[in-house]
Amino acid sequence: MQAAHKEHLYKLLVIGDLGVGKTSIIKRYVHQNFSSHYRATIGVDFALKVLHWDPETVVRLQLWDIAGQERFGNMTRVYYREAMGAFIVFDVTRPATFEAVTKWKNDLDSKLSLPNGKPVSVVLLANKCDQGKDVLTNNGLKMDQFCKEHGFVGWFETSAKENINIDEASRCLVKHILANECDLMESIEPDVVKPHLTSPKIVSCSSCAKSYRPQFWRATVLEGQRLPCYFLLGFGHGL
Ligand SMILES: Nc1nc2c(ncn2[C@@H]2O[C@H](COP(=O)(O)OP(=O)(O)OP(=O)(O)O)[C@@H](O)[C@H]2O)c(=O)[nH]1
Ligand SMILES: [Mg+2]
Repeated sequence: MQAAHKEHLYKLLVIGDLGVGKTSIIKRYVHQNFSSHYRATIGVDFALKVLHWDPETVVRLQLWDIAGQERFGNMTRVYYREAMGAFIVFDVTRPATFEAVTKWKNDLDSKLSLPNGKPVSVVLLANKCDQGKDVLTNNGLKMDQFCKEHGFVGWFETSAKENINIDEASRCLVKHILANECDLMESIEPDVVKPHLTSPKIVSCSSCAKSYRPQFWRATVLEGQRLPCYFLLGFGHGL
């Protein structure tokens, strides 16, 4: 008998200050390339990543690359709608971009929540770790504490340039979203029989980074495909 096929479509936000590397992270993740040329994003840009999560599950990630210059403005409310998770990015070489992280997180939490009222899962990305100036993050315990206090499900040092930890950070976020979705289903239909889950619920990110089985993470198919705005907006976002 064929295994049941499950498909998930998640809208993910990528936010953070100007020039921290949001577009570069998405480009590395989706297109496997990097450019040192900086061209600021205007408004919002989109990309799609398809993951073969496990033999029965396909996860499609709609990545919303929001311009740093939007800085908690009015438009972010529109962009955030119906997102299931987010990455907040800062640049380890510029402390001011770390100071802005809590502002981005507060902006997000004030404008977006899950249908059960809980905040969406957010992973913090300390980008440009290839620069060797990660004074902000060389105290891992402090970063763990910061994440706990501010409601991040985890944090990763990343480099879009050297392709460090981007896949891992995304796996962490998707695992939390899948677990949240399971909670949501339980709260909506308390009497239904629990679906069989292939991935265990994750409590903290450092543990999920360690427990991944690489064979469950094959990203292919529509990878790299850029979607026109109208196509994405047609996914029931009602913008
Ligand atoms: N060394 C290094 N440079 C990076 C990395 N990621 C991004 N950059 C550089 O940082 C600059 C800004 O990167 P972008 O990805 O355009 O930044 P952004 O966050 O999308 O900026 P906005 O669209 O203005 O919000 C570019 O020159 C990139 O090449 C990284 O991991 N390491
Ligand atoms: Mg950009």
